[in-house]
Amino acid sequence: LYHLKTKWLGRKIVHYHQIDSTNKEAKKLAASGEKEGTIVISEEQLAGRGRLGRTWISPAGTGIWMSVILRPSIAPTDASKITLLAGLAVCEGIKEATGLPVQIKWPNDLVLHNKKICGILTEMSAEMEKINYIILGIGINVNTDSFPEDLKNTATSLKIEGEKEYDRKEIVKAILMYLEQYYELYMKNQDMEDLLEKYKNHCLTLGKEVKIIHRNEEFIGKAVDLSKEGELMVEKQDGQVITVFSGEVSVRGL
Ligand code: BT5
Repeated sequence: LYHLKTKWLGRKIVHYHQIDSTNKEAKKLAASGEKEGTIVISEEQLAGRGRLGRTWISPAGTGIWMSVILRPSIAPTDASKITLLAGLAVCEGIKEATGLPVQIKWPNDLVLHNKKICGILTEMSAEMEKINYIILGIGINVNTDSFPEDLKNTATSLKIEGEKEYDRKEIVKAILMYLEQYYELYMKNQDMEDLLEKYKNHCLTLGKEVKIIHRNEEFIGKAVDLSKEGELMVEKQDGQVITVFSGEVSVRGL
């Protein structure tokens, strides 16, 4: 169906016409022993989820709503790196398939002309310092024509920006190629050095003024670099550089 060129990723794809959330379904499968690389895709999600209990709108036939089951042998504390490398793989995959200038907003939103086209939701199950599974949920607005009023200024689709329809299968195929390759590279090296260099090339956040909300305190600083763990390094106005972990803060371009 997809004519995939991957070795193991997406070799089994479970398709739905309609489902509550592909992440929820992938979690169920993973919990009952489904192997690494299996993917759940749905044409529509009735209860698509974002982070922190937020909603991800997932209208029928317009986007890529998919979840990947991974079982990396890394420490649970390194799981955020899987999210980073996924953001990179999805960014490069979309760029290759469409030619559009997609960028990564740290840690893992993809934007096109400064509006969000893709979000990633990583959910993990771990026990005794070992990861049982990671569900990598990827939502991409592909052929969406319009968004609800409250999202109009912040959300967009490949079709709106590229002014044409795109083949979702071609995009999935390109993403899976990059994702398999980068995942294997990280597993082999057990470090992110090479991948972070690539990531930085696509990252819109670096060099920008950012607003950080950290433990109810708000401050403005400049995103100067990524640490070798992938955290954002922010130079505060007093010159002090602090390291921001994903999930701990929210970062907004000013
Ligand atoms: C995310 O959350 O960006 C992660 C989204 C992950 C969705 C995928 S789809 C397949 C898999 N199955 C699921 O159930 N989920 C995953 P977050 O950063 O919290 O962003 C959510 C916020 O983005 C919402 O509160 C809205 O403001 C906005 N939003 C909702 N739907 C959107 C859309 N389709 N496009 C752009 N922005 C959207």
